[in-house]
Amino acid sequence: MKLYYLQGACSLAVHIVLEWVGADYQAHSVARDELKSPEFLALSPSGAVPVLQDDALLLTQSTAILQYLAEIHPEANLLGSDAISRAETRRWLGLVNSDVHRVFGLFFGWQKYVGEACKDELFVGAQRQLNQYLSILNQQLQGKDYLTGTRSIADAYLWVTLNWSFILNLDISAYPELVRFHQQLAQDPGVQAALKQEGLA
Ligand SMILES: N[C@@H](CCC(=O)N[C@@H](CS)C(=O)NCC(=O)O)C(=O)O
Repeated sequence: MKLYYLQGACSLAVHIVLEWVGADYQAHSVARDELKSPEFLALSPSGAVPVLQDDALLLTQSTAILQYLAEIHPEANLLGSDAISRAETRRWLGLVNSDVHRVFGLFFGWQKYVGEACKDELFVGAQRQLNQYLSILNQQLQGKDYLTGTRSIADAYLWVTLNWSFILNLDISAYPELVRFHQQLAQDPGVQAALKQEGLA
């Protein structure tokens, strides 16, 4: 298996899950200026990571890749063992991918949406929207170490997005469960191994 990743990006969630399932994989670092090259676009038509290659399968989209890894490694129990627990995992995965990640994308890639004159206004709106999602996640983590109660693919993705708040200097101290979650999972051997391979630890 081969993972194409950009250091510290959402592909880090896949990297962590590859560690959690004990996959035999290679991690290939893609430089930001390679993302829109013809070679990389042939792998990922939107020029984005993650990309996972598994024999003839060439897969993009974090949620598809994360669920694929969980499904081919049921023994790792990272998706859920019945329809209800899988639905719960997918609910949190959806919130992190479609909502939280998208809002962080406004902070990282504001130039794609507005000019310099509207940047601050965009950030105010993005922060307000992010707070709403963080509050939901903070509540969900009360009394739990993981979003669904047991470690899942959604936790890896949430951890990576919380990491971005530190990179962007966004204060999450109003969400103590998220701070605790981030600190605890930072000690996880799979998280540490993925960070080390990406040159982040
Ligand atoms: N919907 C995609 C989004 C992937 C995505 O936004 N990847 C970012 C890194 S977190 C990226 O490669 N951005 C480069 C770009 O779009 O130019 C997924 O869930 O995998």
